[in-house]
Amino acid sequence: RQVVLATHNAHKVEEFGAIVAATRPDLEVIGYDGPEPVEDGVTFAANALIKARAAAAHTGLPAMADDSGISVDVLGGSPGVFSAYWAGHRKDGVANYELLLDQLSDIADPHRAAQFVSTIALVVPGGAEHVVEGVWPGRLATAPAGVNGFGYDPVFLPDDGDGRSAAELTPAEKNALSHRARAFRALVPLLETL
Ligand code: ITT
Repeated sequence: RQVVLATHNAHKVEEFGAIVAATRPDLEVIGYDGPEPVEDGVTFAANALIKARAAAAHTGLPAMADDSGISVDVLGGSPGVFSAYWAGHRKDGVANYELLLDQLSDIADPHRAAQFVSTIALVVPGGAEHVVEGVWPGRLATAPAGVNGFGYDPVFLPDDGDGRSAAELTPAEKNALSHRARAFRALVPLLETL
């Protein structure tokens, strides 16, 4: 069974591929290089649906899309849906997390709680629409560490980890714990109907 993954982010494609292969090896996840819709939703769910609907309409296949980001408690949930371009209009991961560290420079450790959120929409052409969410709780480091992963991984210390940042985990370790893996786990029963 083929499912389109509606993302232009190569890191997401890689993580999703590994997560799906571990749980639903029968599913063939195919990439999407069609038109990129304007992501003007104010929630992760709205943006995930915008992306999945566009891909389902363009390909005629079931499509899933991830909208994700990091939410910092002391910033009222920001960067949130603006995570990809927090430091400006370029999708520059390093500038984004450097700005975030600057913004939290006066905040001491017990108040640096943050969470990664992944919201996945699944849209079947002419059929059902589903939205699931996965949350990965943790806190912001005071300095970046690690080279794996992408985006804010170097500055995120998962609560269920051993002190390493998300960018210091191996891909397999991250894919067992991450917000994206948690969201996908919630999606598995819904994929049964495909
Ligand atoms: P698509 O819309 O094409 O899927 P995108 O990168 O624009 O790709 P989003 O709009 O969902 O995706 O933005 C997500 C941003 O949140 C991403 O660019 C990272 O900065 C951050 N992010 C999401 N998941 C992350 C993860 O697992 N590790 C680190 N940062 C992450």
